[in-house]
Amino acid sequence: MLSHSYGAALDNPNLLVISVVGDGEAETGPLATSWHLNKFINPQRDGIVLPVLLLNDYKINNPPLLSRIEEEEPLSLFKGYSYEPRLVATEEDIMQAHQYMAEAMSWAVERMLEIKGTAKKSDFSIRPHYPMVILDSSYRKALSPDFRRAFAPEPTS
Ligand SMILES: Cc1ncc(C[n+]2csc(CCOP(=O)(O)OP(=O)(O)O)c2C)c(N)n1
Repeated sequence: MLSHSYGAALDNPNLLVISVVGDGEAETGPLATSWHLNKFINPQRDGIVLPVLLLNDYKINNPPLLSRIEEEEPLSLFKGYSYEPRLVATEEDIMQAHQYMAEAMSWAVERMLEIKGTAKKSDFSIRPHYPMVILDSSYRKALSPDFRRAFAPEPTS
């Protein structure tokens, strides 16, 4: 999914591709390597991809890792992949979640326009860190330690 999105953006400077990636899909080898494609995007010649990573805590019948690690870990991971991630965590109030998501999408579009604007005016010498949104709908903050332990690997003695 993400590699197709980057493929669509290449040589298409006015295109914005919003690529929604599931936490299960994110664990597959091809997707896991595709995060690095942001390094091949030239903000003068290419369009921009906005990845939206959906942490819904489901992947067929297993819990996905990205939904299970501590909140700051996915943020550090995607910073390391040269993104500027913004986390939207949905609480029980779904209307509030819509509001946070709308704000995050507006922020991301503004950041992308800024990056495009700067690239037009200057030499393309600094590799930009493009925005991405991580939408956490897993309610994991409400999960008890016992519930988390139930999914932890069995200790080997
Ligand atoms: C390239 C590739 N590898 C593996 C699979 C097998 N597969 C089917 S669904 C799925 C996980 C889907 O989980 P997620 O993306 O979180 O979607 P959700 O179940 O939350 O809708 C995987 C790994 C696939 N379809 N394609």
